[in-house]
Amino acid sequence: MSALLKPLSRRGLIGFGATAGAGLLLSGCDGLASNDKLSKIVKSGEAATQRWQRLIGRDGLAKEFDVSQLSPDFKVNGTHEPVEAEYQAHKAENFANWKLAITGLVNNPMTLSLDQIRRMPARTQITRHDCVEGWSAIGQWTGPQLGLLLKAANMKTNARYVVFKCADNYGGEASKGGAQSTSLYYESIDLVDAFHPQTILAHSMNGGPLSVGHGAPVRLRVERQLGYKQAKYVMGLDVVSSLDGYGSGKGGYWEDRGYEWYAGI
Ligand SMILES: Nc1nc2c(c(=O)[nH]1)N[C@H]1C(S)=C(S)[C@@H](COP(=O)(O)O)O[C@H]1N2
Ligand SMILES: [Mo]
Repeated sequence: MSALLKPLSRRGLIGFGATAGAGLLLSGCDGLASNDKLSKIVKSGEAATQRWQRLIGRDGLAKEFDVSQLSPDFKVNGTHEPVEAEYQAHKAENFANWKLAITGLVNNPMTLSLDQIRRMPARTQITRHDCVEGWSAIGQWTGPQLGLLLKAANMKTNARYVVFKCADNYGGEASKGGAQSTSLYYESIDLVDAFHPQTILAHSMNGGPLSVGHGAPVRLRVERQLGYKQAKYVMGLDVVSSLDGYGSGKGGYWEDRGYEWYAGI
């Protein structure tokens, strides 16, 4: 424990990331999640980190609910199960060899197994999911805060967005904007949302492992945004300075088909 915390307080997050790597972060030290420790980290003087801290303070929290308010039937929407061979192979092994890749504008690119993600300090939240199609459902989500992963990956100062690369080659529907071409589902958020305390990579829903329908092995929960931002089947995070490199450059599968990129609620 002290071996972990010393480099954090002495050199701040950059030193931690560069020297210790993800292994220590994932060793199950719950202390790292406490606000005390995190605020020490973000006060460490590193310019980008200070900017993130200001961003965290800017956004209010989405309303959280009580277990008694959980929806008995949370609809599965969009892709119900990716048909892609890569996903099917991981599913057949119960995601034992699946790894989340964190790439792009980071000093510590890394891959994390599902087990490592499950062992990270986690947040549990009961929130309402609002789909543009006109339905809502209340669910409980558990997983590490995205900010924790991004801090471990140690973003470069020109980072502006996090892109979520999904496993499913979603065909789309004509009812949502005309003829749809098939392409991989993806989404993106800016750093305000990425470091929002309720933005998590959920590995569990309603107290059990995330089902395939709801996005196994991990899905994004970005609670101040509409349903289509809640990327399921996340295979990788790409930290970028521009959204030009993905799809038609609008920042998401549905955004490329006319939806707003900023779907704040
Ligand atoms: N990878 C992926 N993520 C996705 C979708 C999808 O089809 N593929 N659909 C989106 C939409 S429109 C909604 S409303 C929610 C549905 O999540 P649910 O199936 O858990 O209800 O996931 C979002 N994330
Ligand atoms: Mo949706």
